[in-house]
Amino acid sequence: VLKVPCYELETGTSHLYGRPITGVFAVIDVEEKRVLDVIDLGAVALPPQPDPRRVARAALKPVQMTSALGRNYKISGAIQVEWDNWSFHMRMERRVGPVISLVRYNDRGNRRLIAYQMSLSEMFVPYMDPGADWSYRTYMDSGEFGAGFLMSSLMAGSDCPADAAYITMAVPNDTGRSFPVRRAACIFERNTGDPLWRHGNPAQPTALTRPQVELVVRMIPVMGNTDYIIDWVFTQGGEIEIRTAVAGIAAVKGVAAATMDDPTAANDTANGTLVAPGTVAPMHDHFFNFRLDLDVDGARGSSGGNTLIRDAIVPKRLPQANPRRSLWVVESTPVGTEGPLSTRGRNGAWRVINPNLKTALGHNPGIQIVLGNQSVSTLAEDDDPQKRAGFAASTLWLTRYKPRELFAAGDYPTQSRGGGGLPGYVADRENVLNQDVVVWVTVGINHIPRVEDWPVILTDWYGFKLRPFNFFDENPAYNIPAGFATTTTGAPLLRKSIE
Ligand SMILES: [Cu+2]
Repeated sequence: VLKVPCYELETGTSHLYGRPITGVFAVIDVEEKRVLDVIDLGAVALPPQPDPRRVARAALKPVQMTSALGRNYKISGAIQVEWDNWSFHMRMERRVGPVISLVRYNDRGNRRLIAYQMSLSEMFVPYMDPGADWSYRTYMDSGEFGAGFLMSSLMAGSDCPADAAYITMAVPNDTGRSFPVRRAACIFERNTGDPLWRHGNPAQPTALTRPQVELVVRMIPVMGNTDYIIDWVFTQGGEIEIRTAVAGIAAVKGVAAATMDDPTAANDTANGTLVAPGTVAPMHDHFFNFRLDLDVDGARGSSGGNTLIRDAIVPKRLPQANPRRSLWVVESTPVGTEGPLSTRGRNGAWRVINPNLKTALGHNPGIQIVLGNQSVSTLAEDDDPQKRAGFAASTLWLTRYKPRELFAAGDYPTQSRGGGGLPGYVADRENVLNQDVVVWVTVGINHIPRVEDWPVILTDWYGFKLRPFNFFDENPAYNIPAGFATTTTGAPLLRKSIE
């Protein structure tokens, strides 16, 4: 059974989501092919079209990213990627989109495994409008629709750099066959224009410095009105950044108020923002859950497993004899059992270590999980959407690897009654010390729409990263050869002088 909202198409607008017929929707039984109900909550004017007469703006001279001497990365098979010291496999799945697996870092000839498999596992986008034509809009875009199924074609020079590698990928359709999505993924290197590391001296004109160059794997599924950019970024410093962006068009409804000074404005904007005359964008959340099956230094099978460590920042009083009164120390505690992990209250950090191995310095090699956007769902536990998306109540979850445990809201989130996925996976609180562990990260954003989100959202980036923590014997980027700069013609120029 589907609830189907209505949009105005007759004017041939390219801005479909800006033309909602507010308050009119149908309830349809898809299997019986019957319209069960048509609901009309009353007449509301269509929001006006975005003003086409906006003032023209001078174009910038082109600013481009090029690799004048050719690519540093190699793509082979279906699909193996090698770049700098990194190697990994990537594929596209209908439900979760890009899957990155067997991620290894070549540490002076030793190809060390960091992750077995990583991908999006679920999304949850609940709107905060109680109206009958909005209250059901609590999308679980990945499990209900499919991040891979809705993959869009990337435009060279804007979605990705012009000289990126564009990959056509096959996506399964509803009947078990497949269809190709042209330029479904792009891979490119970029010089961020930032130093990867540097040290200067106020008394000298030059600094010892290296440019930050990174490899990006990008796909952009379009879930209805929202375009979600999913980036996997690999750096020369051994870091993996998982970035997601919200773009596209805000979902809106028509209202009577043309400005905030109109008498109906307060009521019209009780659950949203007036983004244009007669146009309100309701408040909502975006939750992305990523499943990270890390295997730090090959922690599967006979070599033992991994352990998640909580590094808590603990304030400490000093004895009277010390001129300082206080400082902080780190208390490192292994997480013993499966569960949601509280990331609130105390400062600190999280890392996955291999307790069976030691580096030259005697550390257990580790990968730190640097959390970013940690908004969690504040919906009530007895609210049906929250029951179905229980994962969104916590930023971090830890489970013991099970081949069938892949989705944060369970195998079948569509019309589920709740309890599936992570809350179910951790219910038996299994031991996770020195086991094959899976870390699940919820990236959470409360989206309070703003006028600048209309008529198209300014791309908003979120995410988190994985970074080596006592994993190497020294800074893995210290051995990068002397930096390069670029002449005005784009030809690379080696500059010995910066040494
Ligand atoms: Cu949003």
